[in-house]
Amino acid sequence: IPRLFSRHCSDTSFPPAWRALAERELSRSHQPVHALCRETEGGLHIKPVYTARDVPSAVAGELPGVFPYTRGPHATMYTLRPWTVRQYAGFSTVEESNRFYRSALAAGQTGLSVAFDLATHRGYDSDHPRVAGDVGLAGVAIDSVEDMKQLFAGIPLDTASVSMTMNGAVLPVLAMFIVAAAEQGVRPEQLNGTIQNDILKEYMVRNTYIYPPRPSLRIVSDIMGYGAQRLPRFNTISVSGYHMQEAGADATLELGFTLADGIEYLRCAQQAGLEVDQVAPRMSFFFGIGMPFYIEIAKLRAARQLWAQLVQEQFAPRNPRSLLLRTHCQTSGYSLTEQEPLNNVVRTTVEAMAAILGGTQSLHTNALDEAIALPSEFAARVARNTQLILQNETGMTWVADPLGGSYFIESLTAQLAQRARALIDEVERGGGMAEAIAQGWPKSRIEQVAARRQARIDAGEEVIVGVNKFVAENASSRETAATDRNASGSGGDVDVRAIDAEAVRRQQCARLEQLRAARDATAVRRALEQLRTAARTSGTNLLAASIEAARLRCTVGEISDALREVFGEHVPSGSVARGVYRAQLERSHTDAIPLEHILQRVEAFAQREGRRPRLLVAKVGQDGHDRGAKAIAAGFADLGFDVDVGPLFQTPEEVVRQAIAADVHVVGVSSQAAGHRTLVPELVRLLRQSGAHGVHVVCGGVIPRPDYDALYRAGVCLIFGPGTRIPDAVCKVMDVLEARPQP
Ligand code: DCA
Repeated sequence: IPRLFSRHCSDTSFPPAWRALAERELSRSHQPVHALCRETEGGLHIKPVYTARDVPSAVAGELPGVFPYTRGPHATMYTLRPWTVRQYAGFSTVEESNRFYRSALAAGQTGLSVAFDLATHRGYDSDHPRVAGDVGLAGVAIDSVEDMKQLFAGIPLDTASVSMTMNGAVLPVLAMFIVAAAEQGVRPEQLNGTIQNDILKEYMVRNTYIYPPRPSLRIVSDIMGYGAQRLPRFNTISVSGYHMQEAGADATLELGFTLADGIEYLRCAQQAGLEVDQVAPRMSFFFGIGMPFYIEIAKLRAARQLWAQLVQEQFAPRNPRSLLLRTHCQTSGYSLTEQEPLNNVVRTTVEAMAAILGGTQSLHTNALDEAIALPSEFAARVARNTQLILQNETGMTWVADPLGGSYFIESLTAQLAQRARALIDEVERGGGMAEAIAQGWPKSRIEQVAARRQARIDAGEEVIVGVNKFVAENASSRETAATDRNASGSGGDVDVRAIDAEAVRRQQCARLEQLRAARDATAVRRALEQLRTAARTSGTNLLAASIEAARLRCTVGEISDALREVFGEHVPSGSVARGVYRAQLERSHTDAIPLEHILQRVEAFAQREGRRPRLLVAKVGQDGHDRGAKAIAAGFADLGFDVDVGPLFQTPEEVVRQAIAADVHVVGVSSQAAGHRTLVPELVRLLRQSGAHGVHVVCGGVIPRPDYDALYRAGVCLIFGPGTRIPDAVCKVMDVLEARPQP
């Protein structure tokens, strides 16, 4: 990933004896020693050799379990207790997910991590018309405490450690978890686990918010407040950088923005009257681990060091536990490829090793088929076994912080800490992370890095094996057209998990009907009214009020709607990083992309038609993953298209209205969460019904090969799988546009 660079290596950077030897070795290729120095995309400088002189002097005395905890939050680390094997999973119905959890625990998994479907994330019941294409797909559908009880049937909640990724509908979901446990006979005080409850990064990158920032931050501090009183073993927040990395952030941005988010939450808790020692010991973190092996190890070490220093400086806690950064890690979904999916096992293993050498407390390893579809049973097993092998066969648990004292790792840790600290200082000078997010600059900085990286990958400067280099001979073209539908990519060789979304939705709707018929309607109305009153006034804890509503069988949608009535909904502003993609392509001077030719082609179209080709990039359903959509928008705009970016969470009707109003030539639907199966055919049908016969529909994202035929039959004209180069996609779209009858 790093590229060659020389400016930051001076003559004094190397010991003279080594330098002399290196110069001799380099003499044949006539290169200076500086040519071996690198600067990463994120601005980290890396030399070809390190010595004791590169290591900050303070490092010598550092110990695991001792301030500033660079070497680990515990003295003994994995020698006493290995990291938790915690696979993020959930799909379809609660019965299916429950069966999956129990078999995973029996097969060696040590913690649970629940993936909820997008309808639940956004606070809609399964029978809401807006979520017709989302129920049970990217996670499990939960509508009420009855579902939650079934999800954990046979899993004792006083011992199982359960993490729940929930941010938007965090109140009803956590409330239902607490009530389900109570009905199992488990008191809140006995619960151990984690709720993500990190809303700030939702506004920045992940997009499963519901309410505007101010009331959302109140929800966060109400949960921390309730936790301080009643949930002593439960981590009430998991401050997450993972999604920033997935959206394109480099290590410095991920580290800096995540810790700045953490500081903002501590400040919120303080403003709500909580002491730092009441909340900080139960804050946890979550980082993404990608392919730059050493950088990811150093990132975790730097994170612990910086967090301890920042909390010490800003909050002066009395309890040393408040200074500990404890983290979960997940290997990078973005690093996985549709092409040659077995390569993904190797990628995930390397990433898992970086997380372990960095000292993570808990780990998820991705399944090999995740760039293609939801993980199959087989792929989930391989992913879990990857960790079990590392934990049981390699000796990686024998020593606390085995890389402590490595000249290079220590120097890199210091460099990352310094750069992230500068970023955090910048955030703090501007008034903190909530203010920075309101201004939008962290998001746009991440988007710019993502657009630059996309250009480097498209130009072949950053190598991805099997995608832009060493491509398998039998691999089909990455993008296929309706006329070329028999081409089967190597991704097609993997069995994928298919979910009958219609059946899941029918089951959930029937359950909701039953629930509503059986419950005390007056008590439900009263509980929802009390929730609204609590939302209007400060001082009443919203989680406590939600627990009462959940106990009385109010649903996720009803609790969320009650709060929507008071708080309103967050309306995001769309942005596209224009200019960055093309500038990076031009800098790459690559022959692999006929940039001039493409620009001329688009220009010729504009001359002929009297206007540029116009593309609406649309997201349908509750899928908020928008890195792909943003990359396409930035790339197409830079290659000459007029690009409109539709809002997130659209229904097919809303997309069609926007497409017609903007008179676009093409609607490009980006799908990462399987909603395409129902929503895209509906979109094409509505377009045709509205008489917009000339508007072409193309799709991209995580679309399993078996879905291609149905989409083509429905009228989609092009499908772009993961790894498609944007210039190739532009050319394919131009082929379609140029084949139309001339005006
Ligand atoms: N020496 C002493 N105590 C240890 C040691 C050790 N070497 N290793 C672990 N422990 C203790 C911990 O202190 C903890 O006890 P405590 O809760 O009383 O402090 C217990 O063993 C469990 O270990 P921990 O490292 O906290 O691991 P987890 O329970 O798996 O928690 C954490 C990890 C990151 C804190 C949590 O927030 C989490 O699981 N997050 C997951 C988030 C997630 O799944 N997100 C999905 C995307």
